[in-house]
Amino acid sequence: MLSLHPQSLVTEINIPNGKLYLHHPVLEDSGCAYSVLQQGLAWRQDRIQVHGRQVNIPRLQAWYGEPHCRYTYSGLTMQPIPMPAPLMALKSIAEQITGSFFNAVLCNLYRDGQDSVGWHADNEPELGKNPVIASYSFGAERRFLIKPKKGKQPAQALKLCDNSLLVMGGEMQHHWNHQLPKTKQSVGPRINLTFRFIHPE
Ligand SMILES: O=C(O)CCC(=O)C(=O)O
Repeated sequence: MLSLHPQSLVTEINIPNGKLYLHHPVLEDSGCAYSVLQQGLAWRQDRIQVHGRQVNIPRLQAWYGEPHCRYTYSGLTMQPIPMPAPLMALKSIAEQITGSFFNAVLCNLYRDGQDSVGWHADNEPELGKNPVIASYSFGAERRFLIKPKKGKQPAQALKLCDNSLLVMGGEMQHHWNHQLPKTKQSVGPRINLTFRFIHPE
């Protein structure tokens, strides 16, 4: 049974033109969360087109949501699978924390330090104007970088540790990019779940 930690603490990361909050610890009993997700989700190796060539993306992914929640990025369209019980429980905790409603989740499995996601913003049209994105981390701690889209300000780093929830909101996706860079350090696997609301077409 996954439930909200009664003593969960929230830290606001003050950034101009966006909202960013880190909740930790987020689950009361997070001990089994990583293995339940690692074993229970439909992980797949997706391929995208880069400079006219099909390449493996550097992580495994799974996409769950309501039937209308197709998701397209980098030329890849993902068809949703209905959320199993553990994802429904995590969705409801994220809704309790944020006061927002979610109907889909992108799951990322970073197998080691060579897995990553490059600079991007979650600004696809189906996410609407100022999306709230609730992003869980389970497993190895990794660095998460944010950088304003305009100007020469250097990237800011946050550490995303096991059993945490990062909430991005306001105008963040309009003004900031984010990434999870590769690392040469020896790190174990990490699961990231980003809950989103996909607007009907
Ligand atoms: O793994 C993370 O914390 C970031 C994932 C992410 O940026 C995304 O799925 O859009």
